[in-house]
Amino acid sequence: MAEKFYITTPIYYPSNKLTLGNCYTTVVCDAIARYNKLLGKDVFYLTGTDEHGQKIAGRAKDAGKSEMEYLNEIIADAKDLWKLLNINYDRFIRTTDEDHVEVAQHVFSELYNKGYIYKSSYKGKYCVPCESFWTESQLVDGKCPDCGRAVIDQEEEAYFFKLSQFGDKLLKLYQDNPEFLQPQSRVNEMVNNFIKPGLSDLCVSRTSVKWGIPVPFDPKHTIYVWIDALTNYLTGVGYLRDKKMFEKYWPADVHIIGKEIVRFHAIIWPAVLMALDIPLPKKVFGHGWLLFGGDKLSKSKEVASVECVDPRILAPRYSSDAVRYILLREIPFGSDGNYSTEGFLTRINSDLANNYGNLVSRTLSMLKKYRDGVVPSHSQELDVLDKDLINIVLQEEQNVKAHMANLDSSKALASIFAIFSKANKYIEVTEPYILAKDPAKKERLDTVLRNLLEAIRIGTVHLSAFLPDVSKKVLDVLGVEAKIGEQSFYNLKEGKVLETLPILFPRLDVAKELEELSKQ
Ligand code: ME8
Repeated sequence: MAEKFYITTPIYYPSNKLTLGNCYTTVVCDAIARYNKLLGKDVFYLTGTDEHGQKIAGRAKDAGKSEMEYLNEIIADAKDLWKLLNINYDRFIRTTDEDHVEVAQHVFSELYNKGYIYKSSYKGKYCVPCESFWTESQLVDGKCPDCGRAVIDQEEEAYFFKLSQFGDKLLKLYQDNPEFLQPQSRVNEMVNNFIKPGLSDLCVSRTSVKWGIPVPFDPKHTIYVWIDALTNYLTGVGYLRDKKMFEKYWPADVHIIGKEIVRFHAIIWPAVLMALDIPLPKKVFGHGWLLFGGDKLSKSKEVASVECVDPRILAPRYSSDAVRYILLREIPFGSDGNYSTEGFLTRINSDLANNYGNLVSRTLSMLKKYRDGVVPSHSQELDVLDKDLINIVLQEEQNVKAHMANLDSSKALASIFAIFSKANKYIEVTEPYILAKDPAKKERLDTVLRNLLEAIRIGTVHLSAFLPDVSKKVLDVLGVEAKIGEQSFYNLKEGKVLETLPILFPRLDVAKELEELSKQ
């Protein structure tokens, strides 16, 4: 039976249309999910939306709509966006889904029945947009430490989860499982900022928030939005409703999230699961932010007008692969990375048009011109240039696998593109256009063309997890299935006739594009 792989994105707040920042995590998870499929695993990829809370209710009211009317419009846009970006999720979960409401209520009742939840009253500083209570000492200059906005005093009857009992267990978890929370710097943050100073019990219900899931045994309370949200990861794979499915996919192999919500995933979530005796996810990965001129993109922030950050404009204009590429490549995984439209357009030219696109067109047109498109045989005697190419291709292929085992799509893509760069250089040093003029070099030309096709094949099979559209075109021409199997350099079917392809990525006039985008 195939090994399973369960991966999740955060479920996003549909408080506004999703941003390029949300696309970042979703595209990264999609590439990791697709890559694991290429490796033959049985993958489940969950994404969705986090639909309860005061902020959403407020947004719906401002728009003169019911909550569901308001949400349905944003969710339709989100699903269109995922289609546009070729996101191959297995389920789009909404926290308003019936099965999820059941799970959130069940979890709350179980925690209460097991003595982990008690009733008391809460008084604190509350950040309305973040839906977070903070202690005085956590505030930064009197403001919310997450978003920097003003907080208000709030007191209400509430249920509390005994988070304070879990400090030692969490420390032990991080110590015994260095894989659990990554990158390692996030562990230090959790330990120093939250666990060592002492965890407080967590307020897990609200009477002031009406738009939420009612506490089943005390319905004037709604379940705190983070308890509601985190449990989506259980609902998504059939908890309570499909035992077989749940047993197959749970625990999650990885929750991929932005660094600002590591606290919820690496402290609250494992504590809740420990209290419920449910196995913990294998890994939580807190990635960095896509920055825009040094600032985090967010749904509530407008971006300087000369820049275009709307994937709904960029993808139709430059291809969804190009948008996926910039997100997957430009940001070192785990760190922050700057996005600029100019950087995006320049990358399209240098990597997609000049490197990959050019390699594929040159090779296929030489094959057509010199061999009528027929895949040639290769000589058994390889020269030093051939061996060098083959070594690099096979070595980089191993590097791609290793980087993807570390979830690092940026380094994996760098290795894939190193294959294509090497193949381009191989054309320059072997000079097939000169070989073609000399009938005595027929066999040598065959070998060169064949080696180029094999390098393209190997690179493109891996690329298909990242840039599925263009890879499919190329693999279809080569007649190859996207599958990562045993290593072998010579794998194409000899004698097969290959068609040429239209230009894969046209070269862009960056200045002209920037000007046109600024008018959008
Ligand atoms: O936090 N760079 O939802 P949210 C990188 N509902 N990633 C970014 C980003 C940026 N500039 N902007 C957003 C929530 N993201 C909760 C989650 S999970 C049980 C509940 C991504 O809509 C990143 O993954 O604010 C971040 O953690 C997430 O979007 C925040 O989405």
